[in-house]
Amino acid sequence: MTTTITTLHVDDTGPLADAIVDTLVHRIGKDAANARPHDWLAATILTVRNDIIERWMASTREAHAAGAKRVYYLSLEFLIGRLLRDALSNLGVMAQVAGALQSLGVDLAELEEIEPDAALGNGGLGRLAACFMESLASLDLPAYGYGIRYVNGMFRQRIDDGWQVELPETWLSHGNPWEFERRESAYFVGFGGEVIGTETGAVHWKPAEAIEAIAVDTPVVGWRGKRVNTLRLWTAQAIDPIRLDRFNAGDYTGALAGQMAAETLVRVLYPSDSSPAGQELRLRQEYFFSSASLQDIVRRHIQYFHDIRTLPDKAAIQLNDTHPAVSVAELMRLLVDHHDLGFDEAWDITRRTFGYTNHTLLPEALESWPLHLFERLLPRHMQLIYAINAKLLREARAVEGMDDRAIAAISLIDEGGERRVRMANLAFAGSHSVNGVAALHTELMKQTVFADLHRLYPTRINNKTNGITPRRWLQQCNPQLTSLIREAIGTGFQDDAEKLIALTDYANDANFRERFLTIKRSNKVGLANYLRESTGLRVDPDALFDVQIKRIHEYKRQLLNIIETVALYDQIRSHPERDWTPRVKLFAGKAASSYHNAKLVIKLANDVARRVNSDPSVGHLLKVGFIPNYNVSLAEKIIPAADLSEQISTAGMEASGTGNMKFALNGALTIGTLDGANVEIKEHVGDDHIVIFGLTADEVAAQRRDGYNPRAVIEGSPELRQAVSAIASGVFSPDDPGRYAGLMGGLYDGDWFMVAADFDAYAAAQRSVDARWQDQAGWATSAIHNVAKVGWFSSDRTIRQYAEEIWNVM
Ligand code: DL6
Repeated sequence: MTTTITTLHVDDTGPLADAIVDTLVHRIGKDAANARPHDWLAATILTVRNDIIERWMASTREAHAAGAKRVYYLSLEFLIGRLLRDALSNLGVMAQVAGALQSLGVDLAELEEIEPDAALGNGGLGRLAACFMESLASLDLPAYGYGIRYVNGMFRQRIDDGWQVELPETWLSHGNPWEFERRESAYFVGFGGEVIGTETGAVHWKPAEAIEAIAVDTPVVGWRGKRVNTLRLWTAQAIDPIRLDRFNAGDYTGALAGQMAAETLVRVLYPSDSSPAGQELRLRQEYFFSSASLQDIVRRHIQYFHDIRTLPDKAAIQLNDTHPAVSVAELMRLLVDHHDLGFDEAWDITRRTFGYTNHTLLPEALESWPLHLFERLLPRHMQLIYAINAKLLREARAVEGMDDRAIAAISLIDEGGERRVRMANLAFAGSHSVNGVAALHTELMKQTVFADLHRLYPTRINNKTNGITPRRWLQQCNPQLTSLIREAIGTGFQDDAEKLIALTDYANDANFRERFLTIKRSNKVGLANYLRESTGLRVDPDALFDVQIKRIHEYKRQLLNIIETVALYDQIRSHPERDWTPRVKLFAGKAASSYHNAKLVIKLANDVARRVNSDPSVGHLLKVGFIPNYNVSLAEKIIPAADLSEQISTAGMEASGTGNMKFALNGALTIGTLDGANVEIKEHVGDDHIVIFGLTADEVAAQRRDGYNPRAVIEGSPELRQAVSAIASGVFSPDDPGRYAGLMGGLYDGDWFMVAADFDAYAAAQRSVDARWQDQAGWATSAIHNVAKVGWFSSDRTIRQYAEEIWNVM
């Protein structure tokens, strides 16, 4: 039975309820009396999916009929989170489905809560890819996302005695009703072996091993169900899943070794900052998904357009960071070796097809591969990279004033020390567009890591400031605020987030402010309940909720926040007579398993929390919480409840940040440095509605260049000195007094992230926040200004810019 739910009315949910029961019985094999919550969830998804499939097929048919150019977004990470609420909300059938389930005695909200969080990404980069996929569909652009279907996504974080423990995330344990395996879309991906010359002068790569990549598709529903695009994730299978000869000879392990190797490839998402131990596997993952995706794209192009030379007119391939950068060499291989194009023509097609987005300037995050590893795994690609490099360096030599240093910096091969293949240079050279993700970041790209490549190709670098989808990050996560906004300014903002600007008129409206604050409080009560249930921590919803949630990394400076918390704790105890603003300091985030200092920061946050929360002398004035297992679904709970958004990275180090945008859209004020997209958020919301402090990127660079003396800074700041000494001497770690001696010693000895340099400015900014909070009406005005003025940070705007300025599809 197929019921098109969009044609049903809310008060006419009988047929939909019947359809869900029908699915339950015939697809899941359970009757209503015996169904468990996961059965109802699967039955609901499968029923809703019918509607989605029809739209999906229509979208695909339309694109074919129109001969449309397609966008291909290649990303090793897609942090998509839960999909049910997203799909129902974008289809506009939330109420119908809730009503139908209610008539069956099932609560939709409870089903939403048990849907696993698809965490196929580490953080901002992967979540951006998910927002982009949703915006591409919402803007009615034919697009495919390509990535890997990891069996274990981002690890599940448990906090044991304050320490992070990593557990495998088993998001597929109940199956995944959203996905469709496409056995017919399978490709061989080779590794190793040798390159053989033929009599005709052509070359032939004979890989030593091959793995089969099989497509698994997930539909991505755009806003108002306008278009449904495809997220195509690759899974791996051995060409001989079982070697019967070995099995029959009693070698059971050997018989299954090929399948094991294939499964290993797609088993885990690599945590960023991981050790070199897994390097080979990582490079294999990158090539596996790049090769399968490129073969698929080229196959589709030939099927519909017949002529490989028109590829750049019909396909725009965006490389999400350097993880898919080997695609540049792979497309060259396909064009030269399989489609018989000459090298120069192939290079021209390649460059016109690819765009590359850079997401970090951190040297340790710029990928490069040991040459011997690359050559052993991908010998044909290595040859092509040498040939590309020769061409690139010839062009560079022709530019006046390019000296040997500049040539060495442009080269695809890093010759300093162990020779390595530079993936960022390959992506840059092989693309017609190279973009940064916020204005400041893009400028720094030109001045620092890509300075010489920028001189060679001065028009190639451009900026595309990141964005977030307002569907998930306002409408779905904050339904009460969404209703209030709708009541005030109508529904236009739901189709165009920049229309939120009309809310500015309500920022000084006492009645609106009152209702705004009531909704914020209600969201805070929800979060307080969650905190109590999940961690046992009790917090007062009338206190200021001050939140820092993101990956734990030294440059993001959770440590600055924790040290300031310790200083505040000290101040409250020393001056109990002052009119302190009650605060709840909340932290959440995961540390890469091999990142020692980041894990220590988590332990410190938990140690400080334990001490502060049990001290009756501060009572309700200060509470500290570390919320375990940060993920997309948790962010959806926390962000609508935040008053203050901590965006305090060392200036020049956070490429953009996207959490900053989500908080502002939900009416939190930002306390932040002039870093990443904070700079543009400040320009949009206005200086009066954001709290900026600290060194600028130029000042950070100058201090590092001219000699920065953190010891003198710490000695000169009584509050900082006291807090650092307390932590270093074991006040918060009586069970192991030396636990933080090294972490604090690092501040005295180098302080690369400028925690000490920014401390006094940060503490002063926090006290100015306290003062603002005392004026609740003024606070609400600023919060409303934030909501009104950050519509520009919608990923629809970002995608429109990519579409017009890079992909040429609008
Ligand atoms: O562009 C998305 C996101 C930015 O918002 C963050 O500022 C940036 O740190 C992050 N970059 C990465 C880079 N990882 N690698 N490689 O995750 O991208």
